[in-house]
Parts: sequence; structure tokens; C-alpha cells
Amino acid sequence: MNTPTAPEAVTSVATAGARTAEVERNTAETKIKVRVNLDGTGKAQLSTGIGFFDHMLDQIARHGLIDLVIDCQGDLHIDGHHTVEDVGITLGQAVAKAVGDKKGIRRYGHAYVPLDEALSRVVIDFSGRPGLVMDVPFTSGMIGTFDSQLTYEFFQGFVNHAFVTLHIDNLKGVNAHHQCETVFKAFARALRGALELDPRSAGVIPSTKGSL
Ligand SMILES: [Mn+2]
Repeated sequence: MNTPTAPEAVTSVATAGARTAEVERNTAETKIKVRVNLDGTGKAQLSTGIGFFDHMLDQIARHGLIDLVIDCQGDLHIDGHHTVEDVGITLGQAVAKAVGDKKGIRRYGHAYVPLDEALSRVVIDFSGRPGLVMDVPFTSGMIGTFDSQLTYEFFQGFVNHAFVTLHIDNLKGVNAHHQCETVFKAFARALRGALELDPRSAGVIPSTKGSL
């Protein structure tokens, strides 16, 4: 968690028409710049100071077909907690900004992704309501210099600021690197499906309420 007294300064820019956004978020713990293009080709430029975390963010870009620039200068001399949580928050803010009023999106997305012995399922809903249900029994605490516990913090940060409902289940897995990678790849695929524009529903907000 961020210390409650940490000052937070957020600036963000969304470009009309294009599903892109830029968010800069600065606190006493982290200084983060995120740029997203939801209709990208999967190009990523990532620098968080945690190698395995960069590897996971790369999965979001590649398998979500989202162009992603993430630069984080975090207080890694303490540990990776603030860096990982705050990147989740800032990415959530950027995705929310880029998706705008959600007209024409499919809204729901899901994916099963295997990697050798590991298998994960992720289901997402751009519901407008933050909610995370996650069941990932990691077999190891550390994956390189990445604490596997921070996976939850990343997704909680994302969910709270992208206003999505997210269910994450690791169904099988022995190797923690594989477990984590299947979670991020399935998240990317689910995200891509939910954010895709449905030609049968062009310009329509996919809710009987009329807003999401
Ligand atoms: Mn890998």
C-alpha cells in the first residue's frame, strides 16, 4: 500500500478519436509515465527496474496487441511493492482514459492460456465497477527479483483504476514463472477481447443501463 500521506500528482492526456492515452503519476514513492495505444501491434518499451515484471508487462503488450510505454522510477531500495502496485494503478488509469465511454466495445473478454504444465483462466468485464477475485497458489515466493505476492497488488491497482471486474484463476502449475506468465498472458488475451470493437454494435454502449 502507498503511505496515506504520499502526495500524488496525476496528469493525463487522451487524444480524441484514437484509443490512446498518456498518464504521468508522481508520488514520494514512484515516478511513473505510461502511454497506451489500445489498437496497437504489441510494441513495448518497458523500464521498471524489475526484470521479471518487465517480462510480464511485455506479455500484456504482445498478447493484448496494445502498444505500451512504461517508465517507472520507484523506491526499489525498499522493495518492489510500490513499483508494482503503482504501475498497476497508472496502467489502469491509462486504459480507462483510452477506452473512454466504451462505445462499441465487446465489454467482456476471457481466455485460457497454458504454458507447459501451467494453465490459467482470466475473465474481464468493463463493468465500471472495480472487483478482483484472484486464486493463484504460487509455488514460490520469488521469481527472479519479483515477489510473486505482488501479482495481486498489480491487479488490484489496475482493477481499482480501470473500473473493471476481473477474475483470475491459475488452474494448474508447478513452476512459478510459468504460473505467473500464464496469468499475464491470459489477462492480455481477455483484455484484447473485451476492448475489441464489435462491428455489430458500433457506437453502442454495451449495457441496458446505457452507461458503463
Ligand atoms: Mn517467461
